[in-house]
Amino acid sequence: MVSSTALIYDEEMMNYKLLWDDPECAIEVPERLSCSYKRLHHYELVKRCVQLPVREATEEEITLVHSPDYLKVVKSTQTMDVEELKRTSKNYIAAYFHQNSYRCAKLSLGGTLQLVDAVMSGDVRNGMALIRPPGHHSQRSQSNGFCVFNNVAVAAEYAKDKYNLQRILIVDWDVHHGQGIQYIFEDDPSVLYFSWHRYEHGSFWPNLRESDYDSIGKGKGTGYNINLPWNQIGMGNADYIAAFFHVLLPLAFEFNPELVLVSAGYDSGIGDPEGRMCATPECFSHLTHLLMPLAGGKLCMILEGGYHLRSLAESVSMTVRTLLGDPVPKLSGEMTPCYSALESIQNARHVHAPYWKCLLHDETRLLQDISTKGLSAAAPSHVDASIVDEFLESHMKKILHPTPCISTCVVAPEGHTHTQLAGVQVEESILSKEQAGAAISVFNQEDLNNESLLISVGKMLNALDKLVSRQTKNCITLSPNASLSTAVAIQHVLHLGAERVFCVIIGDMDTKPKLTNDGKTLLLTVSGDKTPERINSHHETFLKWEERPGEGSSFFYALFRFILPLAYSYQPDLIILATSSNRSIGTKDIALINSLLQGLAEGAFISIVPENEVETIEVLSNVLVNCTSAMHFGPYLPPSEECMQNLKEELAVMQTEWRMLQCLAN
Ligand code: X5A
Ligand code: ZN
Repeated sequence: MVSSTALIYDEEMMNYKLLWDDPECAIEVPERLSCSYKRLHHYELVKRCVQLPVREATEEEITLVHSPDYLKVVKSTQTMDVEELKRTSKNYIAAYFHQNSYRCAKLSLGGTLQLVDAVMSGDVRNGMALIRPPGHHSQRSQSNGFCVFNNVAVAAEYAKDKYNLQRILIVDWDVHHGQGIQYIFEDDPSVLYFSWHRYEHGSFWPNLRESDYDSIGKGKGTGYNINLPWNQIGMGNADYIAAFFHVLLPLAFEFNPELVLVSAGYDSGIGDPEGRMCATPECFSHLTHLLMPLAGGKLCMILEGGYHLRSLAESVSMTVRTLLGDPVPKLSGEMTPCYSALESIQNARHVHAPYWKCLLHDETRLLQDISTKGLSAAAPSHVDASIVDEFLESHMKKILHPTPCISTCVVAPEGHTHTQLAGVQVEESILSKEQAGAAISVFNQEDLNNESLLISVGKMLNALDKLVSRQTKNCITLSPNASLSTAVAIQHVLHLGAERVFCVIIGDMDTKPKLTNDGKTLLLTVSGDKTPERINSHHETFLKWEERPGEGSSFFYALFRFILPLAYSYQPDLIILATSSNRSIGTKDIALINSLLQGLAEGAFISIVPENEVETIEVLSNVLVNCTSAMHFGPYLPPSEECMQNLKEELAVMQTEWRMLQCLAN
């Protein structure tokens, strides 16, 4: 499996700028590209990417989306003088032309297509195109909002034609509504378009009625256009992640795309003068990471907006770092979405419920009287742009830590050969057998004579030391007794000073782990068996889940509705994922939960697997080493009534404490 990341960049796209006075367009400057590239260089990310040359898009490619007449107009701007350029620009909204606009727009689109080709051909896993002019506002016969050609829309048409794709997902996280993309694919069910955008009940640019949540597509494309309007400024990390969990991701996984294109605008980040939102750069790592399991990892990031140069550059860097598979920094801030965000989420879910099976499980209702600005509970306050440079300087130092030199520490029986992957280190040394014995004896006495277990636990204790001290990014233990190893592991990491340990047990375990009552552990058991008596605590929860016979899966529903919001609310500093042989979910599901949980605790993660489970071991080590594995999920198979009922009961109890679980405002 290829794991490389492409980067598309060419200085030539800096060779155009605004030639007259126009405050609206003045923010779209050439430095947006050079600052981003410099910052990537600073983080030593450029040399880790496969650099691809740009090329000019052909007329044939441009007219996949745009009219020949509009192409003629853009072409004609090459030879215009400033007055003519200005006059032509005024024919459009928030647009400007320069003599080099046509050349740069061809490179911008051509660069995007180069990225799509590299990803689709399998030369690289994923990638990012640093380009300008941006594209998502541009329409069939119109320039709009600094955009000339609609790079992402043409890329989708191009990919459909050239690679015969049936399903493409476009995620538009730019702070503006990509109305151009919406218009182009409105009636097309092969392109699922998601956009969140500053809206403020229509008072924010481009002030369109059709940017609201109730524009869901037309004709055959009904249900394939998802708008999530933000009615307040100041939306932050928790709001964005909640939007992904409760709106985008369940629909995206049910859609099951073959390619994901991101209209990656960073004007939705902190400090941006246009967006006035609060998301910090590492939020874009999380958004990226959450998209990586889709389409077997075929993920193309295409730059759109982003006007605070430092914020843009940091957020671009976090995106590329994550594409490369580096640990995802912990998400900062309070993990509680604001009231206004929940209103928008609730309404988007409601209008889409008739078209998506996974939304039908929950009761959804429309919030008719959506709160207007002054009335609602306050959204997190906006951070002033002038202090953002300073803030980011110290913030990035705080959240970024050196990547451990060992990727994955493996604890395996002698002679084990399943995990010979780059970056893997097999644990050789055993903490003394006395210490291993002491750790085991907390749980039982019989196993003290089990030589292979003593060795395995001894090695695991050593590996856990490395994990807690971040000498290794993560760890996999192949155990002769997964149940006992899990109980010992929990005990040991608490002893080593872990503050919040998220323990996920898949299947049934004989040995009960000893949990503390001080909030330092949160235990989730996923099993097909009957629900045990609920212990009145927000730190222990049980999910009944069963894979149903047939091609397809439903586990992602449980992940986005319950497991991940729980985990993001808890903000663990370490994760233990234990798999028993007696379990009710498939290997693919285990791989998925494993890779999505990598987004937490900076990837500090230990996976404990029965030593004879060759397939699980292979899949899990692949996920741990390469960050995600290429997975294909097949169609959505709804879970049983009984599982849904159980999930609802757990939700009712847990969501009072763990706020990311909430997806209704009222
Ligand atoms: C690509 C992009 C914004 C245009 C704003 C005009 N365009 N007020 O972010
Ligand atoms: Zn924008």
